[in-house]
Formats: sequence, structure tokens, C-alpha cells
Amino acid sequence: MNILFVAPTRLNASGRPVKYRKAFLPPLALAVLDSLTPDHHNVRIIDDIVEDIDFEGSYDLVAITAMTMQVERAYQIADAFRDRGVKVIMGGMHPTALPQEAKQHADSIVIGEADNIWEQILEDCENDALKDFYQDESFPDLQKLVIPKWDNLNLGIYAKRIGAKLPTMPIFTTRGCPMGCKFCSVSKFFGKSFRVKPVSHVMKEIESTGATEYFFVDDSITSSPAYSRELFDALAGRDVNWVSQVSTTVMKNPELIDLAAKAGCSGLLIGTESLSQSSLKTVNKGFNKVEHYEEMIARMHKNGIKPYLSFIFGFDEDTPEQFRYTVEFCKKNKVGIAFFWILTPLPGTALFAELEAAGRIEYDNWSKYDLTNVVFQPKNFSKQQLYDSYWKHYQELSSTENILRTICHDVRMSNRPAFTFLSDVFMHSYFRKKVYSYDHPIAGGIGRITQSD
Ligand code: B12
Ligand code: SF4
Repeated sequence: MNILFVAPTRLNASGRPVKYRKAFLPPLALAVLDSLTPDHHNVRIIDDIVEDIDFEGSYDLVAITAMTMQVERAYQIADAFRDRGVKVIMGGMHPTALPQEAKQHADSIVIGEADNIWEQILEDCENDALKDFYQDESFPDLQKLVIPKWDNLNLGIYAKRIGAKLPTMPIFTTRGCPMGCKFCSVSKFFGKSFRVKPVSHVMKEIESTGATEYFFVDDSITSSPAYSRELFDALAGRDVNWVSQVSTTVMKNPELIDLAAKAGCSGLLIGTESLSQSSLKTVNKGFNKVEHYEEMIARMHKNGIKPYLSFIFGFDEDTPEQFRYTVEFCKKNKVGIAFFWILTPLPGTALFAELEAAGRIEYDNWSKYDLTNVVFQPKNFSKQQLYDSYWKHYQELSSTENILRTICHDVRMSNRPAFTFLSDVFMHSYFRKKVYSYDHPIAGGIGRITQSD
């Protein structure tokens, strides 16, 4: 069969796909599925954030992945292909959360992870016997996973770090998270299971891509301290530079931060979420201890790791002062780049169920569920006040003064000051430009072509 895999972009307010000149990260889910696809099929992977889709192409099957904020575009693509008689299958976070909704736009829906069942699905498709829904009741065993295949995707459309030959490549070493924070899709999707990939397999993946820059897309790279030690030991022997995500629980084993740095880690996105301990408690995230944040940031700085703090605003316990307090905290701790979000009830999460039961969700359009819009009725803010304060304070974090303060600090801490200066200037300019144009720094890609409304 001729199979087209699509990673969709999102739609703007007028229903047009939002296109960029470059995208950030190649879609790992599709490279994994490609690798699991038997050789007699022809595969093409399109990243809709940058590339155009040839709706007249001769495809037998179109397979689309979708997060919630991409799903309206995914439905648009699916409908266009089905109108032309092409079979469509969908999977990923949103179709898993709302399979019945997604089924209205596709011939078949895959609920959850597809690793064990993808070959069977393709066989069914060849025999014209696609089922409406597929779901693997057992979670795939990461001991036997494949090496993702990147040949059928144009890697030239992804941004590269200064001096790198290839873009930053995604890898996962573990799957799942047992923590169950109310606002997060992960525990629901992966059933609170936590599985690890053999470190030898991770090393094979690194050899197979040949890249020097990686993003370990694990929800928390230090969830299993024993595994992380083994992984960091193995990485320390390689010339690789990587970023990843980490839970604040890393402070139970802070030496992991030192080991990560020795293993080539240059940045960690941290699920700090809030400086209000009572807000954290209301969303099952009381395990974050705000009093440890400064020590964690300092330990990362000391090791040359950029702490990319992530903060969510709009919890019921939040007051308007939360914004000011957070920006001041970032400035004080020399954090110039952080990820600010507006609380968003994603379908399938406990937060969605809670707010829906209270009649506080105002569903309009899934494209707005990108974590920068107010899609529910907040408690201590009006919707407009929450939205305006969010962007105002995000812009303040990217003020020239704060950028200069952060760059001076980073250069002083660095053992490669010239490189740090250049990459900081590049990163901060990019962040500033995105935030001032009301486009989240990790939404979509770089160099927006389509306007957001
Ligand atoms: C890497 C990542 C990104 C990357 C890029 C994603 C990309 N190009 O693929 C970046 C950093 C850009 C990103 C950005 C965002 N992300 Co993100 N991201 C992730 C992360 C950490 C890992 C995804 C991944 O690659 N996993 C590895 C692959 C192999 O697994 P997988 O995707 O689950 O795929 C498997 C199955 O799902 C299934 N499958 C998936 N798709 C399909 C399709 C078909 C046809 C089939 C058959 C099967 C199938 O089969 C695969 C193999 O088993 C997840 C968290 C997570 N644990 O999933 C969040 C996550 C997907 N992101 C999320 C969000 C909200 C966002 C943002 C909107 C904001 C944010 N907070 O980051 C932005 C916006 C993106 C945009 N396009 O503008 C949410 C999505 C929630 C939801 N309900 O939609 C998640 C779950 C994080 C969370 N904790 O809630 N993200
Ligand atoms: S927010 Fe982080 S810690 Fe909480 S369930 Fe999601 S991935 Fe796990």
C-alpha cells in the first residue's frame, strides 16, 4: 500500500492551517510506526506545520496523529481524504481521549499505544477489513521496541542548533508516569504504567540517527533513579548534547542533576507548575515542594543546565498576584526562559471531568486548547483578565532587562562563554519574538507564515 503519515498543524481562528518556515521536532510517533510498517509498503511522512499535503496523491491509507489542539486540523485532513475515497486511520492523545468523536472523521481509531498492533491493522486494511476501533489492552513491552525510521521524512524542515548537522532528534527511554496530576493527559493515556527501554537499545538509537543533539521526550527522565544512573553513565561516554523533562522529585536524588550534566544535559524542562503550594495540592501535585525550587534551580545552574521552569496559571487557588510573584521569582533566580501556560482542561483528564460537572467548560473549538487560551470559567479572574495577565507577564519575563540579566549570569557560569553567549542571544531573541507576537514559544514552529486569526 501507499501510506501517508501526517503530523497535523493547528487551525487559526478562521479555520486555516497555521504554517511555519521551520518546525522544532520530528514526530517520533510516526517514525516508530514507520519502522513497524512491513517493507512491502511505501511510506511518506508529512509534517503539516511546514509542508503542504498533496490531497490528490495516490494513497491507500492516510494515518494521522493528533494532540487535542491539532485535532480540528486532523479532522479537516481526514475529511478531505475520505471525500476522495482514501481510508483514514487516526491515533494519539485526542483520538484516545475521545474515540467516538474521532471516529466520525476516520475509518478506524487506534486507542492508546500502537506498537503491538500496527502490523495487524495494516494487514486488516490490505484485506479491506479495518475495524472501527483498535486497542491493545497490554502495554507494549519496551524491551522489544524498534529503532524509529527517519528516512521517509524531510529532516531539512526542522530547526538545528548552532553548529549541528542534524536537527535535535527525539528519543524516549521510558513511557508513562504514575503520578496522576489532574490536568495531565499522560497517566490516563499510559494507564499509570511505567516502563523502561534497555539502555543498550537507547544507545543503538543514538548510533542509528548519528545526530549530536537530542530531546529525551520522557515525562520525567529521573522517574527511576537506578535507571537514570545507568542511562547517564552510558551517555557520559558519548559526544551528545541533550535536553529533557524532569519532575521536581529529582530533589529526592539531587546527585542525578550532576550526573545528567556529565552525560551532556544542557537543559531540563521542569514541571514546577506553580509557586502556590495550595494550588498544587488541588490538582494532585502536592508532591512538588515549592520550598525546594530555588535549591533545584541553583544546582542546575551550577552544573551548566538551563532550568526551563513550567508554570500554569488559573488554578482555583490562584489570585491575580500569582503572576507578579512568579515573574519576580524567575528574575530573582536568573531564569529568563520559562514556559507559562493557562490552565486547560484537556479531554480525558480528571480536571476536564471536574470542570465539566461544574458547568465551567465553554467548549468552542479544540484548536483553542493549546494552553494559551482560557477555555473554562476561572474562579478568581474573569476570562479576559486571566488571558491578558498571562500574556502581559509572559512578555515581562522576556523584557530586555531580564534577558540581559540572564545572559550575563549564564555566560559567567559557563565553561564555554562564547558559545553560551551566542546560543543565549539566539534563544532569547526567538522567545521574545514569539511571546510578543502572542505565539507560544513551543507552539508550531519558527517563522510563522499564517496569522493566528
Ligand atoms: C515530544 C512532545 C512534544 C514536542 C513535539 C511533538 C511532535 N512533533 O511529535 C513539542 C515539544 C513540540 C510539543 C509541543 C506541545 N505539546 Co507535547 N508532548 C510531547 C511528549 C512529551 C512526547 C510525545 C512523544 O513523542 N512520545 C513518543 C511517541 C512514540 O509516543 P506517542 O506520541 O504516544 O505515540 C504512540 C501512541 O500514541 C500511538 N499513536 C500516536 N499517534 C498515532 C497515530 C496513528 C495513526 C496510530 C495508529 C497510532 C498513534 O502510537 C505511538 C506508538 O505507540 C508528550 C507527552 C507524552 N508522554 O506523550 C507531550 C504531549 C503530547 N504534548 C502535549 C501538549 C499539550 C503540547 C502543547 C500543546 C503544549 C505543551 N504543554 O507542550 C505543545 C504544542 C505543539 C504544537 N504542535 O504546536 C500534551 C497533549 C495533551 C493532549 N490531550 O493533546 C502531552 C500529552 C503532554 C501532557 N503532559 O499533557 N510536544
Ligand atoms: S504532569 Fe508530569 S508528573 Fe504529573 S502526571 Fe503528568 S507527566 Fe506525570
